[in-house]
Amino acid sequence: MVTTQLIDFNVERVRADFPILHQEINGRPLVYFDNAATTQKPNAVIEAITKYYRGYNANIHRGIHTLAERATAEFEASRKAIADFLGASSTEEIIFTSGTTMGINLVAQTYGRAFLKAGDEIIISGLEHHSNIVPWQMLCEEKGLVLKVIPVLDSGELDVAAYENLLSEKTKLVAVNHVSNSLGTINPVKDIIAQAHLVGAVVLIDGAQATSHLDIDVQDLDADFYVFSAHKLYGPTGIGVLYGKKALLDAMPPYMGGGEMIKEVTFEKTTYNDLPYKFEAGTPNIADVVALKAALDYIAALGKDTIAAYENQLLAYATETLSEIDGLRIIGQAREKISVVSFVLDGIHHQDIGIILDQQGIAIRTGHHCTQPLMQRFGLLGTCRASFAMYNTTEEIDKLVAGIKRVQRMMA
Ligand code: C6P
Repeated sequence: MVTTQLIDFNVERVRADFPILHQEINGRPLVYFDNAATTQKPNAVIEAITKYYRGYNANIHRGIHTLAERATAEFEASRKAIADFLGASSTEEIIFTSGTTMGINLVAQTYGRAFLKAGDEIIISGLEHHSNIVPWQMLCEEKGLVLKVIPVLDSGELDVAAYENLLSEKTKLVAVNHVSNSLGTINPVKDIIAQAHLVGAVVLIDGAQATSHLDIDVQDLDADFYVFSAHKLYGPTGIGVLYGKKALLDAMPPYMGGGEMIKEVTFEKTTYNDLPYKFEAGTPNIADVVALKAALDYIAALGKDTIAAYENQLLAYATETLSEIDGLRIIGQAREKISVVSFVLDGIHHQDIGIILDQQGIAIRTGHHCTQPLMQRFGLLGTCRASFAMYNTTEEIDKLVAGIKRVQRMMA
């Protein structure tokens, strides 16, 4: 029997804002449960992109004509909105990137190359996405650094006691995710940061899965670096943000050389631009930066707390109804989770489940979710992952439950 109580949230009104949801896939109404991979976009975001290209497409920071000034103003207004969204103290601390992956690589290749030396240690966790593993491995190989890993408990939570034992005066950098993409675990990043700071290490938080579900306050967290992608936050693909404390960004060398990141160039010497432009070489992704602000405005109008409360109820409902299916095992039962459920079915390959659900119009992600070491930790090749967003409904979760039972019947 299902006991989950649902709050009053006008999900039909929200769904009306997302045109992609209103279509049939394989003859069935689309049920989109792959939100951790990328969220769908509301009309406001789609229209912001169109409005830019139809009305004021121009290069920024360079022109003195009216279109260029308007494009520059909208671009910088978005930077201000993001600074407020993250609780940053200034827009100088907001660097536009192409996404989370680029943000992490930027820090590894600038901060890491400039300030870490042979024998220094970097700590990551067993919950990391490949994007927060490989850039550090590359750096370790290049500079003779040592990579240490915080173990994961059976619950899908980090072993914080083990983390404390890994920390030492050799630790120079800690890089962990705020939320696990594969299991939905919310990590205690404020404590992780505080512990790292006690030994003098800087901390990068991969916020890819956190920004659409949690309130973020980088100053309260005391994060040194915080990275995220717009496309997981109802915004466009190809745009992301690196937040960094001003003192650190000032001390770091630039990542790429080119236009806009300079003050003066001669063949003998180049002087670099001020923050944040020092890290933004070349013409940026103007349309998508502007559209990211539209996504933030959309979220703010609904209320982040309201969205989170609704998603938490979807999570509780899904956890309860999926748990009642014989032979289904949920992987990752952390006390603090976002609306992600990873599961396996006895005797049925995750890929078969994904294909049969797709035939019923239900989109989930299957496989290792770019977290192969985490899958190995649980002795799995992959899982099925259903990830819920503000426009999903309990009726859709009922369809998932029915769909899984159908998979079991077909594969029996
Ligand atoms: N995870 C998923 O289905 P990019 O590709 O740069 O926008 O984000 C990379 C990334 C980094 N960290 C975490 C925690 C992530 O979840 C992701 C993206 C997607 O889980 C696609 S692999």
